[in-house]
Amino acid sequence: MKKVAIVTGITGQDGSFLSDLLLEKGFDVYGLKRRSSSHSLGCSAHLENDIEVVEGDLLDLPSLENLCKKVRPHMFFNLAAQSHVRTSFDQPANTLQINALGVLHCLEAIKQSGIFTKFYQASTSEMFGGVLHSGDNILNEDSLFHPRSPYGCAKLYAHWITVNYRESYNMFNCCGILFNHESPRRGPNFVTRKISLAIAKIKLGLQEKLFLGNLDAKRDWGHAQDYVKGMYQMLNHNDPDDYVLSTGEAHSVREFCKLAFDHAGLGSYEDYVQINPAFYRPAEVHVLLGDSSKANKTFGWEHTMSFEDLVKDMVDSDMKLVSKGKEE
Ligand code: F7E
Repeated sequence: MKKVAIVTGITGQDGSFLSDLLLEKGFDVYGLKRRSSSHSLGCSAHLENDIEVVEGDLLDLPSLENLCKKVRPHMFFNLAAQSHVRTSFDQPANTLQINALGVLHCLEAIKQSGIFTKFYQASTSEMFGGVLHSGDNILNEDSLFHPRSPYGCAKLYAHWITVNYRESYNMFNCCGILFNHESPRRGPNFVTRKISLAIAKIKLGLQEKLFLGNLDAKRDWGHAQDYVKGMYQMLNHNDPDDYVLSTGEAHSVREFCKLAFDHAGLGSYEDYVQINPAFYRPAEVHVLLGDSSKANKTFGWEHTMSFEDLVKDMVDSDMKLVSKGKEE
């Protein structure tokens, strides 16, 4: 019998890489997409003929329940979110609805439809936020949470309600606490892609300056393709549990710039990058660094792409896109 998966957030970076993987594994993939005037599948445009696109919304419980009853998924990956941390300060209520209430709806849809499915919730290192209380600098599943944004607060509710439904109703629920994961498919308003796209445009004479916020923030950046494998491995393990996925290395935005401008042969990033305080956040997460040894010991997960190769991959890919005139 063919295996079936529902993936919410199908138009995003993670939804597209995960769908690539699930198709490779022989799944029928149902991708949930919000109704909009655009028919574009975003990052999953290349999968148009391979996946079933379903119009639906995390805020509409009946449609989620009907979908569960109709397709009876073996796996349900909830990747949909208002995923931009800065935006969550401007739209805290919208962020709360999608990132918290939307997750409760997924869980209720599964519960009320009476099916058995393995559920994956996209938790995030933003839930750790400031590590002020714990004194930890390397974060694992036992570290204290201290979110520093409406995004992190909403994700924390989503995390605990997923754990709660596992404990209360014996559901097969896993939370992946993923640290930042990037790729050439990353949305252009996240800092890594903003930098790689700007470099390509500067190189081709289409842009002069790059305006950024806090250059000293440090993140544990991995490649998204490695991380979607971890999501799949979590659901394939015997017991449901929560896992950190990270590289164990933190680099600053400044280091990302340095390496990326260097790789493009543009010389010093300081000649192009200017600070615009509009990109600062009301509360910043200064450093995030993760320890994924639990995922490694339990099912052998490890990241395969180094920080340096990730930066080069993103710059090279944007150079090609921009020179073909195909950038977002
Ligand atoms: O910011 C700093 C900014 O927006 C990274 C999401 O996937 O990962 C992501 O959240 C850092 C921050 O990602 C600019 O202040 C400086 O310290 O690329 P970002 P994020 O906020 O870490 C987590 C794990 C998620 O779960 C989220 O969904 O870069 N920064 N200058 C800037 N950031 C942006 N966006 N733009 C700037 O101009």
